[in-house]
Amino acid sequence: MGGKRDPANFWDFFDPNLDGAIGFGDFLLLIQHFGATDDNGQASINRNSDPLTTPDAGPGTYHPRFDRGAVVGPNGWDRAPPNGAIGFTDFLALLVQFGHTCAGP
Ligand SMILES: [Ca+2]
Ligand SMILES: [Ca+2]
Repeated sequence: MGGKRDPANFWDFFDPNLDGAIGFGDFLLLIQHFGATDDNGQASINRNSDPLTTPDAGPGTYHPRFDRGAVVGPNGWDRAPPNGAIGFTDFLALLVQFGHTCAGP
């Protein structure tokens, strides 16, 4: 839903629990991982790990599924790929997407 989304770009839709909608469960997951980094790309799970197939190591650990980069363009939800740190800007990225869904009409 939302004609400006790019369904081929995983990073265009911030859905940490992969259920196809952005809601409270995603916030809970993000908060559990808040503050984690990928040690400048040196951690075994880092910004280049596959966000879909890499298992989440649990609260306090880094995972690219919970991370986004800077805002790209005029829309707050339009984000660059992961920047290696899960922090406040990622929380904001989730906030502007809250309630969005990728379910069909
Ligand atoms: Ca979700
Ligand atoms: Ca980030």
